[in-house]
Amino acid sequence: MTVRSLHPPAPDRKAEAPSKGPLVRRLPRLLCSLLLVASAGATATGSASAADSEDARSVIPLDHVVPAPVSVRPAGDPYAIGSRTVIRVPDRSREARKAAEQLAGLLRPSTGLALPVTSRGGQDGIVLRLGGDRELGSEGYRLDSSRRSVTITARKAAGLFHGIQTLRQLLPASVEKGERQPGPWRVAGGTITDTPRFAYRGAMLDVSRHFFTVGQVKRYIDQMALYKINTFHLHLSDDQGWRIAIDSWPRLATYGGSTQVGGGPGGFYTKDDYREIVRYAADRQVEIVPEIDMPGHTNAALASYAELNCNGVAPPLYTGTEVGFSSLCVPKEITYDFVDDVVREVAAMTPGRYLHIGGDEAHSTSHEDYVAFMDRAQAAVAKYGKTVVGWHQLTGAKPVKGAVAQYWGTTGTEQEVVDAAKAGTRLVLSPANRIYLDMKYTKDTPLGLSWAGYVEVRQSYDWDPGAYIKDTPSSAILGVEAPLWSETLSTSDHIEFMAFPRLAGVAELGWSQAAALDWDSYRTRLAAQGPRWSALGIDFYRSPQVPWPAE
Ligand code: TNX
Repeated sequence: MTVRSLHPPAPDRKAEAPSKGPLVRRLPRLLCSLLLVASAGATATGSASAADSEDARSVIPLDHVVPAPVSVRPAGDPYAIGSRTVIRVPDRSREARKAAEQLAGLLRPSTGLALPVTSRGGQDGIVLRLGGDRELGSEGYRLDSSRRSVTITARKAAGLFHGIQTLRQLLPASVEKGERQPGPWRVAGGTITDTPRFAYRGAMLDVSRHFFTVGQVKRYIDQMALYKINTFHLHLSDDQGWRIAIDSWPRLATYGGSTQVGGGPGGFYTKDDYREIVRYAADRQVEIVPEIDMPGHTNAALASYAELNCNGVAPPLYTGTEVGFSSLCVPKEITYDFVDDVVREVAAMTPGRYLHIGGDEAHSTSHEDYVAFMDRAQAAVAKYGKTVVGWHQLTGAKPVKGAVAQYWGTTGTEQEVVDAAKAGTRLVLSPANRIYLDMKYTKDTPLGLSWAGYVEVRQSYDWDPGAYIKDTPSSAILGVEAPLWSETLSTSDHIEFMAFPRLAGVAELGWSQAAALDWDSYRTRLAAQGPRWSALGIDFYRSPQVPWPAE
């Protein structure tokens, strides 16, 4: 499929005009722009040219970022990144230096500036500082911008990284390009103080239905990290393919990974590949959650080892898209040898806290067997020191203490889920009719599925994760995650067309305060991301609900 064919017919231009929201909603932005113009005027010296004030006006307002920050105070002059700018980091922090090098690596190609990273003292330039208020927590940051410097302060490297992502969005979209651009590179003056609402802000990629290479996975990690997503869930096994090398059961990958939906060659990650993904993600403050889906969705494993089947006969590999037909053999003891080995090996190469054991759509497993199986699978995860995550069907079994259930329903009313949350099971929300990124945007979307309905950008954004599950306080919600199932997707262009713009909205739902979630404000800020995505080579869906600027 060519990239161009991803686009439905061009929308009616008139339909794209931004709706005139109530003035009250638009006031903060209006005020902010006025302040910027006023401050530019107030500081203009006699020699300032009209072009200077034009530039000052064109600076991106501090509140024009996604996800919306907690607090924004525009003030004073912009900072101009120029030939004398250095990037300063604290003396002894390797992590801060790494963040500084990442920032330099981003800015140098497009600005053409040297931007040396230094730990010599000094207060000018771009300054990364470790410290600041306790309230910043482990991921928060403060960004102070003035004529002399842009300072990002955070208590941890994750906060510095997130602050740098905000700084990126305050610079013109062309900063994302790989070759030298004209600039100017100005950052509006003022202060942003920012912390996340939820600890878990995730994206998931199904690498089983179609295999994606390490390079494709890294590209997606880069894209999510730009929006402060901090968790990447890899759906590593399903009926159509087993994608991770397991030394004690080698045929899982070599045979079980040898095809995919439609019958392509498939593929799998060696242990080194997987460690490389983990490391790449960690450098971007993203934690990997590996999923081995059990006891259903296991045809690839059952095809690889006859002894895992109750009848001792291996089924053929599967390249279709039906679900619910496969099950591990619950009464056989060898099943638990398999589970123990797989969980042990996957846990050993995963530094993150979580291990996802699936548990969805086990339609070929009796309820009694399902409960018995999930008991033992959860015990294996605990044995190897990880926290269990399961799809929310786990709440119909016996979730262990500390377990996390991933909700993928469409109503938020399932009693088992509500009861489990009350009993202490934490929830990650992935409602399919909101943030399943594989759902078509409209009936004309050439990729994706529609079993949970069409999910346009507003439908995806316009809900509050804290108030979504019936009778459940927001304290039970660990966060949100956007799954991307790949029955119909096989290239990076496909991933990006389905993820963007919706993934940015999921990031905002996870990061920004409930009071900041506002469609009219969001769609304007989202529109500004379009040129950034173009600069990054991301082929996104130009939803007619969003007032994209001409590029
Ligand atoms: C449901 S969500 C599934 C997946 C499919 C997806 C397609 C879940 C836990 N199971 O097996 O790929 O729908 O949208």
